[in-house]
This record gives sequence, structure tokens and C-alpha cells, in this order.
Amino acid sequence: MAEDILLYWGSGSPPCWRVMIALEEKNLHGYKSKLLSFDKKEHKGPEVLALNPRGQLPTLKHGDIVVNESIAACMYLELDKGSYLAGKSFSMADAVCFPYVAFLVRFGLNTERYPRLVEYYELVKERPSVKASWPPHWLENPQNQDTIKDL
Ligand SMILES: N[C@@H](CCC(=O)N[C@@H](CS)C(=O)NCC(=O)O)C(=O)O
Repeated sequence: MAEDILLYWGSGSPPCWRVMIALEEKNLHGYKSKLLSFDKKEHKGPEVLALNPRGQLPTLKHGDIVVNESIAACMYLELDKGSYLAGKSFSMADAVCFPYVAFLVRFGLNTERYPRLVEYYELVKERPSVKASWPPHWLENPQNQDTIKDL
């Protein structure tokens, strides 16, 4: 897997750094990387803009999959099937983060573009604690919206 990963990053950027820590912790030492200069505005060059229209770093590319948000990149590196945010067991991290994941799905997250996130969503939404607290008006109207479908 490591050799299929390409990370565009900038020195001293906390979002970049967290992805690099995650890559090391996952023993993906052989990953490819491109260090770009913020001073020279290299993050606004065509190579990055083609992958990340916001022209921000980090940008993580794994094969055809591009992950631009650093926390999403960390999650991408973490999420095996059946994995919660902090490993094989449900933890407070899931309680803190899941409502926002569900919010994204509710408002039309492009499920084809974010398959790992959807796997996580499907896993957690079945938990009794989550079912017991599901927003009542979502139950009344289960139809998801398409506000962010192009994201
Ligand atoms: N929410 C993004 C933030 C990324 C971000 O703000 N990166 C900064 C460097 S720390 C950047 O590329 N700034 C240049 C710009 O916004 O033009 C993430 O976590 O990946």
C-alpha cells in the first residue's frame, strides 16, 4: 500500500504533520511525498489544484483516491472494516465525532466518493446508543437531502 500513496505537504503545517504521523504510525514508511513551498505558492500550482481545488495541503493520493481533509486522511488510514475511530472498540471519540458524520450523510454526502466514511457510518448507526438518540425529525422524514452532494 505504501508505494501507492503520494502525500503533498508543507513544512510546519499541523494538518500535514498529523497525516505524516499517522502514516508513520501505520508503518507506511515507503510512501511517496512531495514537499511544497507555501512561500513560493506551490500549493496553488496546477498539480495540487487538479487534486484539491482549494489549493491547500495536505493532499493525500492513494491510487485513484484523493483525500484532502487531514482528519479524513487520518481516518482513511485507520478505517479497516469494523473499525471505530480509536480501534476495534467504540469509544468516546465515536460519540464525539459520529453526529457530524451522520450530519454529512443526512445532507447528501457523496457516498461513492467517501466509501470508508460510509462504512464507518453504517457501522456506528446500528449501535443501540445511536439508535436510541437518533434525531426524531430525521425519523419522521428519513429522506436525506442533497445539499452537499457535489462536495
Ligand atoms: N481543513 C484542512 C486545512 C488545511 C490547511 O488549512 N492547510 C493550510 C496549511 S496549514 C494551507 O494549505 N493553507 C494555504 C491556503 O489555504 O491557501 C485540513 O485539515 O486538511
